[in-house]
Amino acid sequence: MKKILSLVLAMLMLCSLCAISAGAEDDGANDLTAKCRDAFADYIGYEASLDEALHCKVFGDVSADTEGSDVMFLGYTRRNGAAYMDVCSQQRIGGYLFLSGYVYGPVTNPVGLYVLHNGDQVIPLITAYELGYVDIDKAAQLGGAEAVSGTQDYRDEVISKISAEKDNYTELYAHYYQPNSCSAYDPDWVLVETYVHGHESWEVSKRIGDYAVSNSNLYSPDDLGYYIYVPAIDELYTLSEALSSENVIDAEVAFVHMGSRAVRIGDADGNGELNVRDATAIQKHLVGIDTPVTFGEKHTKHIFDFNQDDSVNVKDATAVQKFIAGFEVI
Ligand SMILES: [Ca+2]
Ligand SMILES: [Ca+2]
Repeated sequence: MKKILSLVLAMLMLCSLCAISAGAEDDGANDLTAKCRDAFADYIGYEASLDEALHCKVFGDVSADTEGSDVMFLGYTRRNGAAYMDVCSQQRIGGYLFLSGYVYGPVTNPVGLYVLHNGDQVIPLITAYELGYVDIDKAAQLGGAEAVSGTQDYRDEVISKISAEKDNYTELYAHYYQPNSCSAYDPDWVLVETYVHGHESWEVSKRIGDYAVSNSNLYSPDDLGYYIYVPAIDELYTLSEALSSENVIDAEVAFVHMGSRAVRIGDADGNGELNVRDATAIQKHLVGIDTPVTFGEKHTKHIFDFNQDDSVNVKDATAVQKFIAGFEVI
């Protein structure tokens, strides 16, 4: 009897320990959600209102190395009482297709996925991946993304229109005008990358439209190996051509899908939005303090030289402030 009693007592103690540790885990998850919410609110400049609510769903740590902390989360704001927008939004990151159906927020991020880097910095998932912070296999598993690596639906058509030497081909993003047609693979246009690998590694960066576009270790006489293909009319455009072609609907969207490889000129902290923080980021950069999102040397110059006078200095910070205030600066 004594034995049974002590067994029951031991089990009870064990259970209470379980409860404590489960409680601690819950608290940990709640803390993390609260931390993400605070960091995300700060990142988008969110002010609480009755009309609009901020949402933050934590998926878990997706850091590429054991030292770092990169917690993936879905962040967005939404009008209270409004119906979810029936929008098919997708993003290809590292060979996976991430999907989301109801992202709404002031910062441009097609699927609303971010990481909380080292506990306090919010970075879009695609940018964090480009910077090497993220184990994309882990992120895809947690985010329910499908593997799409090796998708080459239009390879032959594209390759036939450019130099046959361009042997490296990837489809980076497919754009659908009809918001709910994601399941049928019939895109309006496809962003592709095709180039020849060089033996040496070097960085190339070019201003295209309002963006600084970069790539490395490749040979391409056009827009750094990026093209937009329109299947319906079997036409291929460079990024510059696509921006001014009426056959490419919403061509600017392509830049949003290129992560840190296409950054709005002046978006010095690389968060996808141009605001007063970028002026601060330029000032900090001038005294040697950089944000966690940093770029190659040429790319940095193209992004930071906002007034385009071929030099990065305090005038660029001022130019960003003036631009935000509505003044013409270039
Ligand atoms: Ca910014
Ligand atoms: Ca300048």
